[in-house]
Amino acid sequence: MSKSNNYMPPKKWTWDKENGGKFANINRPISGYTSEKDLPLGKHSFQLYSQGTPNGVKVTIMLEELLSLGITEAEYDAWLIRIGNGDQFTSGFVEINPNSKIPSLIDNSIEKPIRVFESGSILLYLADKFNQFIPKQFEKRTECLNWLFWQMASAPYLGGGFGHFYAYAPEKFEYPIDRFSMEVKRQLDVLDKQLLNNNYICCNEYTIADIAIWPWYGALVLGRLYGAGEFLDVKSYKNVVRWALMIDSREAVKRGRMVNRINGELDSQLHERHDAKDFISKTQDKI
Ligand SMILES: N[C@@H](CCC(=O)N[C@@H](CS)C(=O)NCC(=O)O)C(=O)O
Repeated sequence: MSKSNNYMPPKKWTWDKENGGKFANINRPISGYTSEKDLPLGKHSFQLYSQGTPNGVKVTIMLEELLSLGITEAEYDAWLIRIGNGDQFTSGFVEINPNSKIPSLIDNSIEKPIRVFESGSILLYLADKFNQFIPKQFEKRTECLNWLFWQMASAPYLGGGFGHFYAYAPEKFEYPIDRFSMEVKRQLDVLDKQLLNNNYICCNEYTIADIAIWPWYGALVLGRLYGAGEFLDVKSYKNVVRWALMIDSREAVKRGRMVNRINGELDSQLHERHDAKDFISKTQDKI
């Protein structure tokens, strides 16, 4: 590996070649839709259009947690958007999220249905709507939102930065891997210190801050992201590991991880979810 290469940026960047790497076929420098297609519509209040990536899983965990409290108004249809195939660039999807990223949600339970995009915004919307998984007291709510926003701002360094260059880029470049490893380890240290005397991320209760952070940093310390467990020495963040295992054992979390998932064991993949019974009868091993 070398710290330098021979690339000199031209005066003006142009999109005239494939940039390689795992997601080269869906990356482009313009927004908007590329094909006309409506989104499917189910019978429940919430229509979720997503894939089982860490950002997608935040929302399916939240919905399953709400349902596990007996809140039947949180019933949802989860439709699979295969981002590798470019489903996020259909006219129907762009209409509900001009940024063409999963997850996106529609709430059809109100007179004028509303679109909600950005996973943090979706978590907050559901938490506020049902008054769950968010502290009621103003100061505690603010602390919860501190961590929710922390996650939204930090995870791109883990995913788009570290994960991209460590696992997906067409070649291994030392400079960005070094740069983002340092930042991700710093973030893990932030979490480890926060969890030293706290069971949960904030306010001594399970909140949308845990639900947002766990699919990224929990998955990382459990060795499920980018095959980077040893490289980042994730086991040394003992408080994060303890917290990650605790959240991992929740039944709603187990279910949430299965929805819209397209990799792993077939019995862990529920491509579409329209009913609680689907976890038993519609996983990929049964289809
Ligand atoms: N900040 C957004 C990020 C969403 C995001 O990056 N989604 C990825 C999958 S995890 C995606 O849809 N990628 C498809 C693409 O970039 O075209 C959120 O949290 O909702």
